[in-house]
Amino acid sequence: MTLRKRISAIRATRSFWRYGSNLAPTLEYLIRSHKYRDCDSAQIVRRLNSDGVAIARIEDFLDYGSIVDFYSEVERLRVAKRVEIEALKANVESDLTVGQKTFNLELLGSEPIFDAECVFARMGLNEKFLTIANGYLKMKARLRYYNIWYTAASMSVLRESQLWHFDREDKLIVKAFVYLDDVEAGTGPFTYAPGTHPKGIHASLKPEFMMEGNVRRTSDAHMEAAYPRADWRVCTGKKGTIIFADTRGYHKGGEARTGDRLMFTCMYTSPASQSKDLIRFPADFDPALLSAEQCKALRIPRK
Ligand SMILES: O=C(O)CCC(=O)C(=O)O
Repeated sequence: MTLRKRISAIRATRSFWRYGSNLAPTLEYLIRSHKYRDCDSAQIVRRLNSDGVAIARIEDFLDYGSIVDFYSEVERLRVAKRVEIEALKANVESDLTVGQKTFNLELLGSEPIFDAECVFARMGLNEKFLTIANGYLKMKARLRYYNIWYTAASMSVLRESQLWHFDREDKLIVKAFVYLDDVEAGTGPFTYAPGTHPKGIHASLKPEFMMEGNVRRTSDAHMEAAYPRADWRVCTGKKGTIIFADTRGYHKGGEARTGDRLMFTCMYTSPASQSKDLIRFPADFDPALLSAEQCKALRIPRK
């Protein structure tokens, strides 16, 4: 068998496996939940389908009391983690190790222990977030992680997610980013090339790249040569801005130069994706604290 035929056979097997494994969540979605209960979610899914990126506000997802709780928990965490944040800021110009995002600190740790009462877990399992992820993936999506990222400002050479790239965890991915402070041009806005996601009109865009480990990274200059800078979606925004994006499309973020950035983030993929689950469940975890939809998003059986 020629190399090309062998690669095609591997791809066909992988596709077959993926669609086969995602059959049940797809049927469940098609049969039960393809109707949107609110027009905001439908509009966001439409934007994701066409552009690969959509912008919303926290007020569209949480009531006033929940927003107050959410932000006060953010402030509590910012204070509780001040020693680690200071250490991050002290080392950010000197530790340039590639592969560890040394400009970024995950305030919930690399694998948060799930707590159904925690506002951050509840945000990842927000009913409208799940509706959007399901609607875009056209199946019952799986929540893979949620966290709070603190990105320290630096003048270091750009690397990792600060350069253009696309994620490879799945064929389609939904990530949400919630800004927890105002984000300006100098504080590392998430930036996207609309239409470069697999459903988009620029899906076949192939800008020049360099290899960073085994990941393709593209500089601004090379991106601009392939895709007009005027069309880049630089997502600056006030505290409470929410960005949904299919990160299979070209994106970058966290180029914080003039100030630090704090944001909530979470990721949804198809259940069949081999992406790691970065959520740990305590031994005494009680699924009855969650709705059936939330249990599905975590792939845990409801008692
Ligand atoms: O920090 C950012 O804004 C970029 C994040 C990113 O590249 C990703 O989550 O895939």
